[in-house]
Amino acid sequence: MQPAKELEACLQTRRAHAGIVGLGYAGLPLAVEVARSGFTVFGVDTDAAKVEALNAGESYLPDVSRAVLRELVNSSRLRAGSDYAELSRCDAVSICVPTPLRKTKDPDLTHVLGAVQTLAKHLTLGTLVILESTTYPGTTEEAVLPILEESGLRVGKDFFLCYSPERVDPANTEYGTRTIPKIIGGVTAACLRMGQAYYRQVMDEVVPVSSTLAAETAKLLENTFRMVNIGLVNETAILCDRLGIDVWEVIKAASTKPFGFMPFYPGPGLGGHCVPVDPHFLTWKSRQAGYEPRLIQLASEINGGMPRHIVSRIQSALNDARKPLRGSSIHLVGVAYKRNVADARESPAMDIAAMLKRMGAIVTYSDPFVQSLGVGPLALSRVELLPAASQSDIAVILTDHDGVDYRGLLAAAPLVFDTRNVLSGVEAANLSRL
Ligand code: SAJ
Repeated sequence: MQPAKELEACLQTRRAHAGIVGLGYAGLPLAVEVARSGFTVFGVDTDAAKVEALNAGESYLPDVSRAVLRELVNSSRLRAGSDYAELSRCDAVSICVPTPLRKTKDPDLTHVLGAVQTLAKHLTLGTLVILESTTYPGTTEEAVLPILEESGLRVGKDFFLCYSPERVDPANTEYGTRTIPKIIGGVTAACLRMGQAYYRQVMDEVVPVSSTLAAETAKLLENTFRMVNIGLVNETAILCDRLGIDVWEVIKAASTKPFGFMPFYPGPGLGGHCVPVDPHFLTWKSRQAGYEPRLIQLASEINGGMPRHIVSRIQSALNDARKPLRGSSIHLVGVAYKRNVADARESPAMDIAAMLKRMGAIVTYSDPFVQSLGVGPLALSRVELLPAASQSDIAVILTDHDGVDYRGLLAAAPLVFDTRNVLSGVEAANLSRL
């Protein structure tokens, strides 16, 4: 039987063996959903701790329940290892490895190309390969395809190659891997057919597009849309501050428009490893094609300037209380990059803390999710909220986690600067907001 027909049949009957490369916040939930759909799944990761935990049925992600993982492992539907050679037994392999930016804002494909080069050594006739990592338009066909074809196998005939962006939103309790519509594009029509045959067994909705480029670019548009709109609302916050207008009231009023408007909210800056990063993939590729995407660059500069704006507002609040910033005690309330997550990577709180320390302030923080912040001379140790606030000169709310005693904070701290409007509607002489 032709490889395509055989592969399509074993995908549609879920007899196929599935491989997942990279068991992080995207790969592990995908592995679980594929296994729950009835496939046997082999997950490979270079992190031995992840492999060990998964095989012990221990989940290391809040979004993946221990009970579900344990059941899949105990029923031999899901197994992990670090030997890529085992992928040669897989009929479908999804690649979910990190795609960070270099300091120069150029894409760093080290993990993707490393995974693909190793996979190519074990690629067998009739295998479907799906790249899931967020990356610049063209990666699948310009960077991944040539490496896989070095195996001598031909795409669309001997093996099949697709791009399908991961859309996992950590801590999102409403949408998960199975329920988020899955975009997929194939290098050839046969590739797309195989990709759809596979993911239709796992996801509630599969969204085919005409090419891997369209799939790669759709993902980037999603997060560039967020980054640019966050930049717009941050700039609106700055101009409202200058005009003495309450930007939060303005956004609330604009949100009553039942069409044509979507609220975003100002904040201390842009954190996380998706939204601040993904638009630069688009910029990088666009420049290669001779076009400078100015809006993306400008929004990125506005968002990148928010930490300095926050520091300047802190300095003004202290100044109004006749206190120099140098020597003042500043307590940061919440340092994670967004509400109710423990991730402080790329958090604007890191930039704000560093600036304040460089200006001679004494900086402490409290955050129910983040155990420690920064390293070396910039490291901050976590302290208890209310005692620290009462001993500070100003408390600054940077992340609006649930379950924090903000009213108690307002009663304890001499000054409170709320950058997230978590004390919405509260008026107090010692309270100011972005
Ligand atoms: N932020 C604002 N104002 C806003 C929204 C966000 O300042 O109105 C800040 C956040 O505080 C954070 C940063 O932007 O520092 C990014 O926040 P985010 O809500 O976009 O959260 P992320 O980075 O976890 O983005 C992920 C993305 N998911 C994927 O890429 C698969 C994004 O597409 C989701 O829309 C987003 O989660 C989400 O909605 O939670």
